[in-house]
Amino acid sequence: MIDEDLSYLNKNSSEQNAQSEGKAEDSLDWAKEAYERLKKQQQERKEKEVENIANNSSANLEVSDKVDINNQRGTHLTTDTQVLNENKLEQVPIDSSSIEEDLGDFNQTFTWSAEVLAAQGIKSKDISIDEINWLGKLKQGLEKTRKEFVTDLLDKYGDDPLTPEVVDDLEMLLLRSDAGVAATDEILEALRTRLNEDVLGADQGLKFLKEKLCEILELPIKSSGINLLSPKKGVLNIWLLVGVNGVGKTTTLGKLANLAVRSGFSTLIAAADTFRAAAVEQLRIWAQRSSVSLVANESSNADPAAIVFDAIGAAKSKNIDLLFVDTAGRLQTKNNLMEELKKIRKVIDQLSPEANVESLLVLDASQGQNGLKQAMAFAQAAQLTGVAITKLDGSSRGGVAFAIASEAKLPIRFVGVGEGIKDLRPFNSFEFVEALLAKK
Ligand SMILES: Nc1nc2c(ncn2[C@@H]2O[C@H](COP(=O)(O)OP(=O)(O)O)[C@@H](O)[C@H]2O)c(=O)[nH]1
Ligand SMILES: [Mg+2]
Repeated sequence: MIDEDLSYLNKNSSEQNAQSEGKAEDSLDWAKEAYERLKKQQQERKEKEVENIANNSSANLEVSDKVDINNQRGTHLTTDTQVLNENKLEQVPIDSSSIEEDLGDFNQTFTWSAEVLAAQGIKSKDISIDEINWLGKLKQGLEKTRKEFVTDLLDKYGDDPLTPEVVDDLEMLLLRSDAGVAATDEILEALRTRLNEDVLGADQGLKFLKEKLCEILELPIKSSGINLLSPKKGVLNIWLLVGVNGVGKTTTLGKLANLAVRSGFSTLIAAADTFRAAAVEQLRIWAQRSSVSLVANESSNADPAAIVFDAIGAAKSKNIDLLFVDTAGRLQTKNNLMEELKKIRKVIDQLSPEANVESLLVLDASQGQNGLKQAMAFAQAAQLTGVAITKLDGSSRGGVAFAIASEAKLPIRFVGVGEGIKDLRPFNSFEFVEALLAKK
């Protein structure tokens, strides 16, 4: 089922970046109107759910025993009976109750989220509960970074014009949030140059700072020529998730697969992390949550490249739009693991040279500057095209986003702020900076 409201990956990127300033009263009206509409929408959804349950109560939902298909390589394709006509199948009913989210209260977080959406030129009728909830989560997720970085800064800013002393303090704050030397220098230089030209009032100073921060995050996105990453139509898209152990590759893949399915893309997952025994089972649970088929091989130390080989074959025969590949958490110092990644790339290039390949480095925000070192180490072997930042929640190092953009020069494509299936969204620099510098 394609839910129009949820088609993030299909969304026109220009919508996301259009910015316009609204008056405070307008935005409060806007927020109230949006809240009423969403509340009504939620009520209707719930009534429909009750109706569906009543209608289905007599239907017997039978789940067949899980059986795998063995092909000549020993790679298994587990799948849904309704989608494919294979003889050994796994039927996966989706538990949508764990996916649908409720609208929270009409409070400061709601109005702040509504303001951020309105400032991007998004119409009240076009927003969804998911979008509102996401902004609340993003703001909450950046709270630790904000406490160490922004609260101090905003206190110092006060209501007075920006002074050179405040700019000096900003340097320390940026470095402390792991923004890195290059981004920090760039921001300070811009602020100092601007201050030499003009006196900046508190609001103007903050606005200038926000614009500068956005600019740093946007640069690699603009250079890539792709504003909002989404699968290309008409070709096989292959998205590799790479990164060291425990950063959140498998979780991110699970959330992305859900996003892809809700956006209407036919999706397949390749379980190419054969290094850890439990990796396939963890991935299977994520696949089941979105009813996505999985290509896997349970035997220990199966060849990841062979799994990718079979997954591409399956993707081609089933007309898949988007194939996700989970990979092992290889340490950048371990050469053989980098070799494994190169081999996977080679298989893709040979078998599907026309494929549109994205290689996303998953970075744990709480690792701060270490993450940046990982990015540099992975960049070559994995031919990285972008970054997904995870675990922004609970980390005070959200500033690392600026280091990734300015030093690794990689576009940030997704951010994760929790372990839930909806705790990940495409990266939007305007929203990120607004959440980071939120006053309330
Ligand atoms: N709080 C939080 N935890 C996360 C996030 N992403 C992943 N995790 C958790 O991090 C741990 C490692 O994730 P996993 O996907 O297995 O990492 P992998 O080894 O890179 O595949 C798991 O407990 C996840 O639930 C996130 O955005 N926020
Ligand atoms: Mg994993």
